[in-house]
Amino acid sequence: RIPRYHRCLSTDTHVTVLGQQYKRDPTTNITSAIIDKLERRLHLQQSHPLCILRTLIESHWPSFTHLSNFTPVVTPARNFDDLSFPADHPGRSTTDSYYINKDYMLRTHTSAHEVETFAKGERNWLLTADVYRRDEIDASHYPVFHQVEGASIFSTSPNSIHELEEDNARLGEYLKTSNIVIEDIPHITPSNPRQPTHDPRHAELVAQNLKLNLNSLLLALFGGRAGVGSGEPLRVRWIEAYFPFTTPSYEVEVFWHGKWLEILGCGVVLQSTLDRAKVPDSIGWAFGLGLERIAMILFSIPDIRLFWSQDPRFLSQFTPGNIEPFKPYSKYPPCYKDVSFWLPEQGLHANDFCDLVRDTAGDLVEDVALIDSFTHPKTKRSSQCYRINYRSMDKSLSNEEANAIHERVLAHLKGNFGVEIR
Ligand code: FA5
Ligand code: MG
Repeated sequence: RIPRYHRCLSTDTHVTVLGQQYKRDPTTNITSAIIDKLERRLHLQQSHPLCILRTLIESHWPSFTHLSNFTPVVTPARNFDDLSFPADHPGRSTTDSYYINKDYMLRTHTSAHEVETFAKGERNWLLTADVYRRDEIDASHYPVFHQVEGASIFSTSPNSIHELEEDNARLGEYLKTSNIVIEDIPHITPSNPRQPTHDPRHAELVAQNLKLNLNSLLLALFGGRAGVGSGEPLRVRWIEAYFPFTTPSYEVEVFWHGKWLEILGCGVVLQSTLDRAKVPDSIGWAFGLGLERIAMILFSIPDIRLFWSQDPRFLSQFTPGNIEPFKPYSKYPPCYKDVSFWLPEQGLHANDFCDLVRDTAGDLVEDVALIDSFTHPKTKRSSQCYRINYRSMDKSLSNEEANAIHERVLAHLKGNFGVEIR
């Protein structure tokens, strides 16, 4: 078992999360850097780019119920079991998710609220929330980010087939005006099948309705802003995907800064999700999109850490209802520090390493890259070298300051994982 980085929070036996005390246990891996983020609720701060984008997305589906007030503390049953995640799914592991203890965790996606929302009788809804994942560190990944979940369910009666046909025709017309380039794929294929209980025509129309709805959202957000920076039309592509709780499933990627950036996952809701919510005779779609990634493209925000900045030079640039490109204030010089170490016998997961760096250095860390790893031919011991880029977004970091932070990272690394620094 891989040891995890545990930091003392309020007491050794308990951890306080949003004013509530929870008993620690061997699963506990939430850090204070994460706990500090729980009260920020950026998607509800007027004039914050994430709130502006949430409002724009909500205005695209005015007839849907708009929800944004769910606590991030959920049970693993809500986050995983409700959505048919298999018992051995890697997402459940403590290397990937933040656990308060074995009974409570921070939601890793907004899908955690699908069953309870459908169970309340909502049939067309959007739900925005902060989500938490242990992940790599770079300009487009952050351990806290925001998602908008959207879902729409239709009756399985034949009438609904005609309604879907009409709605799809209407959306298709709207999309003809599109100045974005969309690479599509077939709705249903042997590798991305419909569900056995679904009528084939109905499943096809629901999948098509999902794609048309999301393409028209992208047109509403990015149309008029063709090029987003480059002068070229925005390129969007659909790809087949897999989620334990939808089939068929898709992901959407957008071409940005020379690379394909994934912005959302979606699919036709698994029948078992609706069964758990006790919704009879229905078929529908759901999606989950990453607000930060879309906001970075729309507002030309170069680094995901900026969303957490309290610097007026950042916050003062945004106005509700407006999409004006962000004007970066000067970028301070990077400060690279390498760390090489012999791995402990149990190994060391990259997410554990990144989380320790994030908890020690906070937003002063911009990027962490594994640059070398080798196994000694005789002793068979393995060694790794990570390169950490320390860079403040608000000021120039002196070499002494960077060294001091790096020393703390090294000390925590030795103290918590028992690695031997080379
Ligand atoms: C999900 O979270 C699914 N719940 C989406 C879904 C909903 C599928 C409903 C089907 C039906 P995924 O792990 O791919 O999927 O994340 C969705 C989006 O969140 C990504 O496309 C990306 O835009 C964003 N995202 C994921 N990880 C990060 C991260 N570390 N930092 C910022 N954004 C992220
Ligand atoms: Mg994904």
